[in-house]
Amino acid sequence: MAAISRETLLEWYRQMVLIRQFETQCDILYKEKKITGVYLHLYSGHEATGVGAVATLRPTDHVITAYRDHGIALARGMHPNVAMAEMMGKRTGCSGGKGGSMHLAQRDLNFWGGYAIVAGHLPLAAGIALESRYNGKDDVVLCFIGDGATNNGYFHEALNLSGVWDLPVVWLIENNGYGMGTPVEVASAQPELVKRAIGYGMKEGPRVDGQDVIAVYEAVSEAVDYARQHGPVLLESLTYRYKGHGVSDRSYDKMAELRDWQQRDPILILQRKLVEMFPDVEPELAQIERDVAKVVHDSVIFAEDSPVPTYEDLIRHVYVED
Ligand SMILES: Cc1ncc(C[n+]2csc(CCOP(=O)(O)OP(=O)(O)O)c2C)c(N)n1
Ligand SMILES: [Mg+2]
Repeated sequence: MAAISRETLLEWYRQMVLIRQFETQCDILYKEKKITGVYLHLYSGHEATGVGAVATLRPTDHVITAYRDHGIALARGMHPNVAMAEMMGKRTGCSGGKGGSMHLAQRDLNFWGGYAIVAGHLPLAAGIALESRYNGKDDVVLCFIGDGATNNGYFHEALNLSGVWDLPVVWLIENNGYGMGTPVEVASAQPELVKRAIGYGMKEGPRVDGQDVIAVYEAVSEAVDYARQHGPVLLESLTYRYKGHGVSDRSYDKMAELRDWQQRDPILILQRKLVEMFPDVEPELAQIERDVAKVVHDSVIFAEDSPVPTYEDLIRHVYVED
């Protein structure tokens, strides 16, 4: 694979720092009750998976995920103001304030959400891919899947159908070791989740180091190329979530484990690589962090200053309008 340019690596760094700072800010806003809802699922720790995977796509390709969706939305190019306004249930949010944290979506980015029902989005991914194949397009669907979602019936239905019809889907398992508080080995008879590809007659991709954005990019690039030309691929990114399942959950007494994973923090890994490759880069990295802090700060101001949905807004989209 051709060497990735300094400019691209810095852009990935910016996106990862943006996701981390955005999520840290959301955690604060949730505790202040400015973001409400029973859950808030943060992407902190997963940044390299979302950024590396989404970077492989063309604008015409599609992205879909579950409820841990903020980071993926930002990686796909959603404006932080629009994302933050949605978090706070404001009218200027991407879903008009009616979706909230678990339902970020933006049609012009081909970013289809944001779903709360575990694995419920997998049949939708297959459907979007069917439209692409059926209409002779070569657009690919990138579908993020939690490890816990691989034990839901939708996983079987969607992957089987994609195998039977050679649909252009990259099924990317974000294996963060847990479904809520249950470890993968306790929930899955075959904990090497990527091996399930065999059962659906599809290409088995690698188990990639999900903390290394370059490794994710390279593995998903290959999978996207294959899906575009031939059909579905299943691959797995090994990562870790820094917070509980939702921010209000206990941390399941995994502090030692958390510290181990933080030694391999995705932002730190890229930072070290950048400094090694380009010894003069440090001031640029510091500037990126300052710029991102302002962007996140501005997104909060934008969201706070935005109006809440009106009654008319609330009932719009319930029925089809002529
Ligand atoms: C069909 C369904 N069953 C159960 C739940 C409750 N639930 C929400 S998240 C979750 C765990 C999913 O874990 P995983 O797929 O590994 O994603 P992660 O939270 O680790 O990103 C469960 C069981 C749900 N939302 N939908
Ligand atoms: Mg999980």
